Order: sequence, then structure tokens, then C-alpha cells
Amino acid sequence: MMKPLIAGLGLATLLPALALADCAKVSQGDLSVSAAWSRATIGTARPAVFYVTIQNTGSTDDRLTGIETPVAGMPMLHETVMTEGVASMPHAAAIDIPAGETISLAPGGFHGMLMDLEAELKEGESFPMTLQFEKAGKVSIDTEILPIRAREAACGVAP
Ligand SMILES: [Cu+2]
Repeated sequence: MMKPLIAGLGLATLLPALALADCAKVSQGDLSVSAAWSRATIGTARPAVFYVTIQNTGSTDDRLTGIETPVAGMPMLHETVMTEGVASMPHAAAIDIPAGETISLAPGGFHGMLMDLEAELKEGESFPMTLQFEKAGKVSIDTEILPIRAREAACGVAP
């Protein structure tokens, strides 16, 4: 009878103090959205990036169809594709979030591209991002602005 309790607590309590802080997580319906991060920018001339992890714990596929944020006039979904050694970033109309899977928007793959920045993104600050899903609807999450050379989220994603 104690088993489920111990298993549930184990992950959180056994992590050493040095482990990364848990990412903020927003759940809605079958989806959990966490580890939203971006990079600081120099000025507003070039677009900023947006990365996030989306977990679908349900039995129905969903799709991320768009993103929206007050910090950018034209946020878009992109995919980084390598063709014969040359990287390009075609617009992604939607990103599949299959049932039972965890999809990450991460450097080198799918990402949000924040065009028409309203203001410089400053390291240590954060901004709201709203993700639009086909089935789960809109989910908003706070996006951490990491250093300009950051390669991954500054927090751990709970499984
Ligand atoms: Cu891009």
C-alpha cells in the first residue's frame, strides 16, 4: 500500500541538491507544457527564439498550431532542416504532439521564431507565451530569458 506513495515521491526527493530546479509546468487537458525558454537578444533587429517541452499524456493526438506573445509582432513556428549540409528554417504550419509522447522545441529542430520584437529580451527576465493547440486550446506559460549562448533549459523537466 505504501508503494505508490514512495514511487511518486522518489523522483522529487532523491534528486541531489545540485540538480536543476524543476521547470514551471502548466497542464491543460492531456497536455503538460514546461521548460519554456528563450535567449537574450542584442536590440530588436534580429528575431528571438522560443523553446519548450510539451508532453501528451492522453490517448488522442494533438497539434501545436501557433504561438502568441506580447514581445513579438510576428511569432512563428519553424523547423531547422539540414539539406546536403546546408541549414534552412522552413515555416512549420503545425507541430504534431502524438498521444503518449513528449515533443521538445529545441535548438537544431522545431523552434519558435519571434519576429518583430517589441523590445530587447534581457537575460534573467521572462515573458508570457501562449501556445495554441488544435484540441487542448490555448495554454500560457512564462518563458525564461537565458544567456545569449544558452543551449538548453536552465531547469529540469520532470518525467
Ligand atoms: Cu527559425
